[in-house]
Amino acid sequence: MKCRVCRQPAVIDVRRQNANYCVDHFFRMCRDQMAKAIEQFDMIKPGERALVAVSGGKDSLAVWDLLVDAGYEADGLYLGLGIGDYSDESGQYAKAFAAERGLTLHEVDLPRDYGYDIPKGARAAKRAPCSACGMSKRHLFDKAAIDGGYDVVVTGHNLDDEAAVLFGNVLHWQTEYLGRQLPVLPERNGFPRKVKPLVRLSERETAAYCVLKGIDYIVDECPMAAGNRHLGYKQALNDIDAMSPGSKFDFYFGFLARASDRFRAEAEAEQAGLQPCQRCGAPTPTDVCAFCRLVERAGGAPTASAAIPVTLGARPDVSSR
Ligand code: Q46
Ligand code: ZN
Ligand code: ZN
Repeated sequence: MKCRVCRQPAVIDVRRQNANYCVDHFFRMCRDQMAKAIEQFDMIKPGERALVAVSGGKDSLAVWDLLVDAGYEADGLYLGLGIGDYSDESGQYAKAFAAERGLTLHEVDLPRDYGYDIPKGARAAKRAPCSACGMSKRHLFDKAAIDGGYDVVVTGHNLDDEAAVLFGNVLHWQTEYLGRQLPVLPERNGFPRKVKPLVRLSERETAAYCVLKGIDYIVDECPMAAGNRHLGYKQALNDIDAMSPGSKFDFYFGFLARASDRFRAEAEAEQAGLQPCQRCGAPTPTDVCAFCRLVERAGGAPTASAAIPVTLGARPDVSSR
């Protein structure tokens, strides 16, 4: 197996490209694919400040590493979800990554700053844990970005994630979600812009990137994910891709190019009726937003520490690098 670029021994094959790469050219391919996504979807402009949602997993650490490498001003935000040992361990990976590189990592801890954790919040709100978690994450990342003056929130979602969400939404024809399933959600109505620069890379590639780069990440899945439909959709798409390499990529990028516009009107209509939450000011279709209602039902409340996220480490001046 030889590298497509230099003909030296290859360490990884990328079947949808019908190519093999050595370590250096694999890194270059990853950088190029991220740069292409950023450019194609106008994700981050030069000079903008990015806030990366860092979980301690491979995708978020890979995107943070790639962005800093490419010269972007990117700080991290780690959200402690209070999911037992998993949260403790994932936080350690995120902090170690930032400390080793002298990067700024903000931290919001649900139990400490809001008085609830995901298992408790989900029970109290009678929501599935991942639904309570996703909603809390979106709210707190948006808030941190706006409070911190960041231009854009970056997440590490990869091709497998996006294709699996699309697959689920198509299976059940959830048209209101299809209109919002884009690698960029523009800034509007009090929401910051949200971008997914790794959509052109698969999960296997982000894992390989971290391993080859020596980035330590939490390998265990969140215990709440066990048996969820999302993992089943990923597996189904991987089985299809194994038979017909490139199917996953074509499914997702074909949707973006040829179908997503058709669902846009429904998603935009939903956005139109938003007003500020009476408690926290976040945009919401109801008087009090879903996050504030969840905190209340779970018996929590924002503490003084919620107003000022803890910041670990300091960013070096990257302009000279
Ligand atoms: S962290 Fe949260 Fe995920 Fe765990 S509870 Fe579900 S959504 S699985 S990315
Ligand atoms: Zn090579
Ligand atoms: Zn609110």
